[in-house]
Amino acid sequence: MPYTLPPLPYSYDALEPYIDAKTMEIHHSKHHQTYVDKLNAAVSGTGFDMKSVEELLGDLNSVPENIRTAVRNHAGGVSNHTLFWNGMAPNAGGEPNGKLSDALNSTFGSFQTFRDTFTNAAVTLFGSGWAWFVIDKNGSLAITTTPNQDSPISHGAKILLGIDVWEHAYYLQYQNRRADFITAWWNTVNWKVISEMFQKSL
Ligand code: MN3
Repeated sequence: MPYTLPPLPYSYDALEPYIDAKTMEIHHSKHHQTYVDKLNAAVSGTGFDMKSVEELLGDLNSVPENIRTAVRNHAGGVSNHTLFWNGMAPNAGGEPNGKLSDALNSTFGSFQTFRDTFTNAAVTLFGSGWAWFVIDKNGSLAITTTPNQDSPISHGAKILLGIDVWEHAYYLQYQNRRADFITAWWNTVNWKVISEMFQKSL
């Protein structure tokens, strides 16, 4: 099978107390694995299994119509979760520095305004989906959301950071309190890696 589940870059309990080990284990080993399995099932034998997940998402119209929805959902699920894990780390949080800090100040006015705007987008997103911090197709820093497992890559964006606000991402620990989960999640944001991604994009 062409697509495989990438290992978490830290242990299941590494993000405690902000995200509990049981949630991380189920989310990675069950939910993320299922997107991998269903993507493999959808594309195997079609010739499209030669493409990377990002290539599939970046040109969904080239994917045959009979598997396009499955690819959109499951390639999205694979890519989104990999980005989510990589955007977090133990002993992280705080604020970015360097060029990303300058760019955030210039686009949003301050880090606090950026953070409040992102938080509001994530809290108020109706139903299941994701909030994103991206470089949009015009090259501007932007905050956006997508429903379900849709990826900003399909809209020509480069993703810097994303948060999963499906209930499975937080329900065990936070029940219906999505806002508390998001507040806690900020303590895990891996600004070091995100700043490096931003630097490379310049
Ligand atoms: Mn999820």
